Amino acid sequence: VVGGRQALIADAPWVVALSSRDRFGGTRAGQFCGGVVVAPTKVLTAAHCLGREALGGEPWEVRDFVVIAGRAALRGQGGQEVGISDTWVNPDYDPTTNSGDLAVLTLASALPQSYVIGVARPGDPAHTPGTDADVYGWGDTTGTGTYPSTLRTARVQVLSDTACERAYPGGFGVRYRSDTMLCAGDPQGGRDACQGDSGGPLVAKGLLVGLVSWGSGCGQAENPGVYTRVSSVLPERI
Ligand code: 4AZ
Repeated sequence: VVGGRQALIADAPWVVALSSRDRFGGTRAGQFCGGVVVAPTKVLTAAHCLGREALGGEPWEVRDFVVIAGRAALRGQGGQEVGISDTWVNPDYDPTTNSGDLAVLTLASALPQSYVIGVARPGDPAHTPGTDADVYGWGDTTGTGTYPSTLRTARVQVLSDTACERAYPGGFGVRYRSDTMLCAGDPQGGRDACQGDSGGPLVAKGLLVGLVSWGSGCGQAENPGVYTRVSSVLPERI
């Protein structure tokens, strides 16, 4: 998260880190993506977090991964470290367009119900352009590869589909698709999701509206962050 501030886990108990301790220990404690708790044993993340490229092109298995919940400090005490018993990748996810970038992790043991966040339904006013939204993660804080050891958050605004289509018209870059994506940013620039935040939540009016998915750079006013539109991509029952 660029342009943000430190977050307290008590204010955002639904944010989790996806970690692969064997692959990279060190200060990031293996953290490579974010996630969000939508039921005691269900975590949403980005489908691209489970792609081969997510871990430097090396093959991996879910048993290599751990979900770190209930704490802001990656290498701190407290909270839970939970294994993953199953993964579901949205069959409509298209890695070439980033459309439908959502996966569901089933946890090997249940997290407290108090960690669960509600998901915005299609048409919920939380999607209205101009609504304040908060993005959370342990991703890059500068756009130049500086990773924090504790959770950060930044306040952005949900943007209109026409603004996002203008920012990402396709052609040279990737195209914004209003059916499966939502975009949010800082009209002044500076506040945004960044590398390593993928899969983490965008929350508006207390509800989950997006998962960090992609964008051009980090924190540039003309290039907003693009999120998976959870209300239209998540199946009714998971
Ligand atoms: C990434 O590389 C990434 N500014 C995620 C989000 C954004 C840019 C890049 C949005 O995972």
